[in-house]
Amino acid sequence: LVSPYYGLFILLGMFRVVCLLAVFDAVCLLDTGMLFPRESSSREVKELNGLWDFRADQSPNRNQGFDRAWYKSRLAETGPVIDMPVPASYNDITQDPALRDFIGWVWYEREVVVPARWVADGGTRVVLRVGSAHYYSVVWVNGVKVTEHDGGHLPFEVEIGSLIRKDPTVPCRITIAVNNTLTLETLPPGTIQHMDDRTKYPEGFFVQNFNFDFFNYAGIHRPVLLYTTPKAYVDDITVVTDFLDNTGLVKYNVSVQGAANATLSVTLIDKDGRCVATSNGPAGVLKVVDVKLWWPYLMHENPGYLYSMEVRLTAADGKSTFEDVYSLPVGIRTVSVTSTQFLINNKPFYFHGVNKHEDSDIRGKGLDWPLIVKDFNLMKWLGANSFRTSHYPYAEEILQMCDRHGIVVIDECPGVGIKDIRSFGKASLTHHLVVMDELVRRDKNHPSVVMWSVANEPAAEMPPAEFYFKTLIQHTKALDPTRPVTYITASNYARDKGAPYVDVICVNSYFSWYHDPGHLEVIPIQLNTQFENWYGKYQKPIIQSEYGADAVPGLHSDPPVMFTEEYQKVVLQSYHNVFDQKRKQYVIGELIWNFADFMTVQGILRVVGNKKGVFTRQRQPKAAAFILRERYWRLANETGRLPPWTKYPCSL
Ligand code: GCB
Repeated sequence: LVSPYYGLFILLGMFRVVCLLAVFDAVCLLDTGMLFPRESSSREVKELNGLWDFRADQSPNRNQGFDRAWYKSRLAETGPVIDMPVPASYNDITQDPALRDFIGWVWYEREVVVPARWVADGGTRVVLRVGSAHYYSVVWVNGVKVTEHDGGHLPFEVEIGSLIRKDPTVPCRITIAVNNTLTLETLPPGTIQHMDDRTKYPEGFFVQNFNFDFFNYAGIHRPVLLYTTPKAYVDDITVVTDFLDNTGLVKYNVSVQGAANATLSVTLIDKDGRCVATSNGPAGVLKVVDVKLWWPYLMHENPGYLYSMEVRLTAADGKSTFEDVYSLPVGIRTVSVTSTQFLINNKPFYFHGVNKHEDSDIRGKGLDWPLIVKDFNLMKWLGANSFRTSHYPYAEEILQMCDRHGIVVIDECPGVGIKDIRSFGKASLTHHLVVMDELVRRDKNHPSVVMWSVANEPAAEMPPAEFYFKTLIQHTKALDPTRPVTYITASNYARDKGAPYVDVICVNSYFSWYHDPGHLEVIPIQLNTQFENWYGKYQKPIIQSEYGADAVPGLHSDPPVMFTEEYQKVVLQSYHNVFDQKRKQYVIGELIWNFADFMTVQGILRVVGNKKGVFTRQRQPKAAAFILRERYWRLANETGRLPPWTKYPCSL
């Protein structure tokens, strides 16, 4: 039955989209899209993964590469090079501690054979794209600088067609210089400290300081590729989804580049290949009868349902006609927040999930498919329905997996370790706003992404934090009015300056670990007080966004002592008892710190990295993993709608 208000609803829906896009235009500082590179009948992709030539600039000021213009000729001609895999962090690839701990510029280079047709056809754009490089990158093609990018964890790209067409006989030489130095104004921030006391430190000694607890892996972390589009092309797509009864609504907006007048047709195709809705023009609403909604894993028997939205552009420039085709996966779902609940498709959703890191042996933060698939299998084994991308945006490939498997994501920007008052200044805020623009631009169409996190544990009690977070959160909401925005706090509830602006309170706490170490008996009281204080002051739903304890696998003790598997187990169980009382009220989720052990800087608090994983770094379960598994499947069975064969323990 179609509601009598249907027409009005559609009008309101269109109004919402128009508003959304108007606001988007007004606030976003970026003027082009960043669609994931996909092959189609009009687009080709050529991956440049594999071995690149590599050299770290070990000169005292790390500037020799620029002084001597290493980009002008083959890197092997200006000094020694080694093989470096891409994507991967470079830190753990060799036996050299100087490379593991290197700070400064490193140089990557590779020659590429570009298909002759790409070069010959002036109507083809050839785009060079870097999935992410940490932290600051400069890119040259055949010695000509083509782009630079500030920030790791997010993609950047540049059109290089005209350059490679200049002399089709020379091979296309791509040089990428990457600098991992963190300053007060980068995200995450850091400082360089020079030690000049020659009685203590060697000549030229300096260190990189920062306030975060993971190894500052660096290099080209995600795929580098070339892809083509026609000269007139689909530059960006924004979808916002909704539903009314059993009709799904996909409001879309397409932006075009390279043609003043283009014709656009849009088709929505279901999983069986059937066309379920069509539209024309750069903006519109697709109506899907008998919609199959996108549901989280363990909330529905058919989670992660995706349609495919095919956008077809035709344009002509007098001489030629261009056709571009781009297919975007679309999940139809809604997200909203009340003072006590998080709703997906108007049903209460409880986050029982994990915090992760992009981190593994040898690869560091390099994208690795076997690791990604293993981690998804482990999350599903645990019964986890969600994770937070602590403490930076993860690869788009991971978000695509989340979309398909129904794993819900809190998408975090790299605003981790903002502790120095100088990092609340104008330059830092301006950069942080741009990073949010880039993050929302990249991830806005992922149904799995249900909330933005603008920072982790900033010094939120410092006076400038109020203006900083108010601006940042309002900016993010203006970019994307459809998702709640938060940041992760560990500060005192009464002095936290940003909390009034967030939609959901996310709190990290480590009772009986960093506070009252060894005293498990404090957990029930302190956790209860924590929740009551935050809810009492703000009346917003709360996620326990981190909790946990280090456990060195194989260390045992009963009664439990810190660092044993037993201690980790009891910490978890003590937290869970309180969660079970509070989730009846306003606690809407629990995310363990951490899914797996991960590498950190060396220090007296870390034994070869952070050991708070419920899995080891090699992804083997500790005792705590089984505790979590029992719990998550029990929670899923209480709150979700599962087919009988997936019910724990029957699936074992
Ligand atoms: C935290 C941080 C996280 C650390 C964790 C710990 O509060 O957000 O990055 O790794 O505590 O284990 O200390």
